[in-house]
Amino acid sequence: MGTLGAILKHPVDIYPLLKLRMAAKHAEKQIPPEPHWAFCYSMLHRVSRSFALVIQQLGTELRNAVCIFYLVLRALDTVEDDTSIPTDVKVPILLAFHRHIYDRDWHFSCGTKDYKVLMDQFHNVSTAFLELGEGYQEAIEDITKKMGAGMAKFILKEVESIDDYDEYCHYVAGLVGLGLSKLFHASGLEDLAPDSLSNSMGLFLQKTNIIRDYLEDINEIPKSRMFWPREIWSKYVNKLEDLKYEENSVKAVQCLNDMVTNALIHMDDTLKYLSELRDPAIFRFCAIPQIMAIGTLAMCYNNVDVFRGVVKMRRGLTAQVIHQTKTMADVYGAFFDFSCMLKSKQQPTPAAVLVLSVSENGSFMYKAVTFFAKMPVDNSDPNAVKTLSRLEAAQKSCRESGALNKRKSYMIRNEPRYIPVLVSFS
Ligand code: IN0
Repeated sequence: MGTLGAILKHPVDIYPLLKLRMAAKHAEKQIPPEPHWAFCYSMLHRVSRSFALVIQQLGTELRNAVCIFYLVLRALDTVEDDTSIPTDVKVPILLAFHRHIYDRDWHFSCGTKDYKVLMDQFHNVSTAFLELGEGYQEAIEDITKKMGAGMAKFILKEVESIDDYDEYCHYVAGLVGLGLSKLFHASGLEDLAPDSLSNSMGLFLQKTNIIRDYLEDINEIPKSRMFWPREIWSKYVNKLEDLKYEENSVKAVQCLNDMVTNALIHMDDTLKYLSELRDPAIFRFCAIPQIMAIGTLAMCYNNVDVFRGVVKMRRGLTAQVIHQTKTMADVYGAFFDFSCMLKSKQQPTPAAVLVLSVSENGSFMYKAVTFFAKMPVDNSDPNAVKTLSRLEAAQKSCRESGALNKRKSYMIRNEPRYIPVLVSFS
C-alpha cells in the first residue's frame, strides 16, 4: 500500500506523522558546525531514521557519547558484514578495533553506500571520540574490545544451539546494552544497571530484527550469514531456506512462532530495566525501541508474510510510539496491548453471524450464531501454551503496575462482525 493509501486507512496517523516530519527537520538543523561533529551527526541521520530522532532528546554531552558509540559499532558491523574481506584480514581488524578508535590516521576501506563513506572518513569519528570525557571513552573502548572479540569468534562458527544464539546476540546487541548503561552512569544521571538486565534489552531488540529480516537475509547476494538457530529451525525443516517455499508455509509459521516465543523471554527484564530509569530523556531513548520491538513481534507472530516480503510497523504507528511514549505507564500500556494482539492471533477470531430464519407461516426471527473464522495459516501451533504463558506473565506485571488505565491504547478493538445471512426453512 502506498503512503496515501496508508494514511487514508489510518487517518489517526496524520498528526503524529506531521509531528515526526517537523522533528526530523528540526534535528537536521541542529547539526553542529565543527566538521567532524557535522560528519558524525549527518552520518547518524543517514544510517538510522528513528534512532537519530530519539537520540536528539538527550543532553549534549551524553548525546555526543551515544552518537559516537553508535557509529563505532556500525563501523565494526560493516567490517563483520563485508563478505569480500578474507577471514585472515578481517579477524585482526575486529580484534584491534578498540585501539583504532584512538588513532586519527587509521582507516580501512570496506562496505557499500553510506557505510563505505563512514569507513573511508572514519578519522572524523576518531577525532570526535577523542573529545569525549574519559569515562565515556573507557566505556566505548571496553565494549568495542569485547564485541570485536565476540564477532571474531563467530566468523567461522555457525549458530547451532539456542545457547549459541544467545551468545551471538550478547556480543552484537547485549553488549550495546551494557555499554549504554555505562554511558548513562558516566553521565551521572543514572545508577549502573545490572548487566543481566542491560543484556536482555539488547537481546530483545536483536532477536526481533533477526526474526523480521529472515527473507532479506536469506535472499542476500552475496549470501549473508543467518542467525536463526539450527536447534529451533531443524524441528520444522531440513534446510533454513526451505522456510521460504510456499509448500512449507505451515511448518514455516510454526518455526516463526517458536522464534517469537523465544524472544518473548526477554520481556520481563526489559520492563524491569525501564522501570528503574530515573532520567526522563534517557527513559524515552530506551523505551521507544523496545515498544517498537514488541509491536514488530506482534505483527510477525503467526504471519506467513515474514517469508514473502517485509513485515514492519507502519510509519504512522512508529510516529505514534515516538510521540506517545513518555512514562512507564505508557510502556506498560503498550506491552499490554501488543501482548493482547499476540494472544488474539493465537486463537481463531470469533465472528458472529445473524441468521434470519423464515418459518412456514411467514414469521421470521434472528438467531446469533458464533463461529470461528479460518486462520490465515491453518495450524495447531506446538508452542502455543508456552507463548501464552510468557504473554500472560508479562501482562500480569503490566496489570500489577496499576498503570494500565492511565494511558492511550494502541489497540483497534475488533468488534464482533455481524454478517446477516438469510436462511429460509421450507
Ligand atoms: C541501539 C539500540 C538501543 C537504543 C536505546 C537503548 C538500548 C538499550 C540496549 C540496547 C540497545 C539500545 O537501538 C537501535 C534502534 C535502531 O537503530 N533502529 C533503526 C530501525 C531498525 O528497524 O533497525 C533505526 O533506523 O532507527 C538498534 O537497533 N541498535 C542499537 C545500536 C547501537 C546503539 Cl548505541 C543503540 C542495534 C542493536 C543491534 C539492536 C543493539
